[in-house]
Amino acid sequence: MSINVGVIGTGNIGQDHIRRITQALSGARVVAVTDIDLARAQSIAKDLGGRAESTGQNVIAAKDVDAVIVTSIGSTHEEYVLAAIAAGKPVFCEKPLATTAAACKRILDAEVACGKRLVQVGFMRRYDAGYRLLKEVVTKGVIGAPLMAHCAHRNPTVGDNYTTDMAITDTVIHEIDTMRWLLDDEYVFAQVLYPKKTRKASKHLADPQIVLLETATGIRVDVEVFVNAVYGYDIQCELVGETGVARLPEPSNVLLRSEAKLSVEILTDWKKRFIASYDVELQEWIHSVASGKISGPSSWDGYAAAVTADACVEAQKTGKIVKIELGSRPALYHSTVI
Ligand code: NAD
Ligand code: ISE
Repeated sequence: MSINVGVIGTGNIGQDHIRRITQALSGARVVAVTDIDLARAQSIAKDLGGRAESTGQNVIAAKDVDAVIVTSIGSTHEEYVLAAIAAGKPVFCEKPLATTAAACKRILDAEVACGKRLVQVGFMRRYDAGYRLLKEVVTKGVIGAPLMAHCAHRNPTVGDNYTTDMAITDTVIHEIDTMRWLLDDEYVFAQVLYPKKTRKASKHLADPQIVLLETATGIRVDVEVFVNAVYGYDIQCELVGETGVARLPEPSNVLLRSEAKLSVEILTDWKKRFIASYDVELQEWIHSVASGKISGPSSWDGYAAAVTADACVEAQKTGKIVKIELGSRPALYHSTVI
């Protein structure tokens, strides 16, 4: 059985997901797309042999659309995810689930009221082979109980519209989710420190930043987020446990001996760094839609990340250590597999 997918938002990652569904994955096809920039959606629909709908609501309501992918900008996610839940259709929503914890809570409540998991959030690092190896090391107790985690999220550069809070809501949100999943623990405190600012950052952007998180069991997670790092797209993660240290593997690449240098190329594009993870993530989502059992990162995970992100943004603004409180996890989310 092939799943008919509708895609809302045909920008950067929307186009990338459409390409992978049509060219790399099996079990689904894209039948309808939309974008606020309708001309862009129409040109993509033409290439696909699908159709462009004039609004996201039309995509969700369309009879031939079985499941929805939301890849529009973050501030529009809530409206589309809520509409998909109301229509009873599975929805894969790119991160962030919504831009505030309150909006994520509304999604959570709607899904709980519907009594069935329909939402998956695009936290693709949970599908990355390297992070999965790290998770195995932790779960098997190879390095003993984890005590600390040191992470870095470096982008070569960002656009002028990138603001200081986006370092949290757009970028560190990945580490917030991944470390919570990896350590199987919830955060209780957040703090943000500002090192010396790079001259490469725009006037309105504080860059780099250091985000400090503490979990309920006392594990300390530090994340360096540096979005004008120039030299490449570089994701680092090191876990320090009671009996050993485990590090995220580097992406595999040729070790080059040339021109009197021994070197390995560093990637510059996030799409290439996690290309395999996006493939696995969406392929598993397609299978889960077909089987009627959504099991990937849930609305609860999106909500937990948003509560933590809100605390980090408050910490950015106040310079204080901010408490993080999630409340209780509804029974619907007790069995998330991934
Ligand atoms: P983008 O700006 O390239 O694309 C967003 C698209 O949404 C644009 O084409 C825009 O016209 C469209 N849009 C805006 N408002 C809309 C509306 N109301 N209805 C329909 N379409 C609308 O951005 P992007 O980089 O593709 O990011 C899109 C989303 O994906 C963001 O939430 C972002 O955080 C997320 N993202 C996730 C990853 C990841 O690694 N998982 C990577 C990149 C982006
Ligand atoms: C982007 O939106 C992503 O989600 C990428 O994975 C991340 O690395 C980048 O910093 C974000 O801007």
